[in-house]
Amino acid sequence: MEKTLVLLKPSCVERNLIGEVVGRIERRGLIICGMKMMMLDEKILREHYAHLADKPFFPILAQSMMASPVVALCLKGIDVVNVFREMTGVTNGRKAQPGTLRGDFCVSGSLNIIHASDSVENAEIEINRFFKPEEIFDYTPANMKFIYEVDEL
Ligand code: IDP
Ligand code: MG
Repeated sequence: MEKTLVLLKPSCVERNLIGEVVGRIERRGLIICGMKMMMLDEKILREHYAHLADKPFFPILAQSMMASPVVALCLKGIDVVNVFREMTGVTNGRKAQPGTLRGDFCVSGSLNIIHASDSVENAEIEINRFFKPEEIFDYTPANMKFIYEVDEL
């Protein structure tokens, strides 16, 4: 089943929103198969945000991502990369639809509380960046038969 990488950014952790976000992930029916708190450093952020390294805002972004620990999550589900990107909302919190995590919990274009992988290919790279293989747990939740119909699996 597909997996995606989620980071609860310092703007989530510091604003005491971990439970709100994790609660919504659980209530939606997405499977949490990896979860840990970690402090990011410049090296991992240069890799993770390589597509933004030339942007003028990169130093501020990197600092904001090192302001406190983050919570890294690996989620599992059918089409979970897209499902969770839709739950996250667009990058700028001021433009994110109400009902999305960004649209409900932030109003910044930078301090937008969550990172979510944007493709299946990037999800695989990002899961390997933030988790060791033994930190990912491929269990099947007991309520699985009430989350997906048999013909979806
Ligand atoms: P995404 O997080 O919605 O995938 P990306 O374009 O990959 O958006 O950018 C990564 C992160 O960089 C954003 O979540 C946001 O924190 C920050 N960022 C993106 N664009 C801007 C900007 O124009 N100004 C300030 N920060 C930005
Ligand atoms: Mg992105």
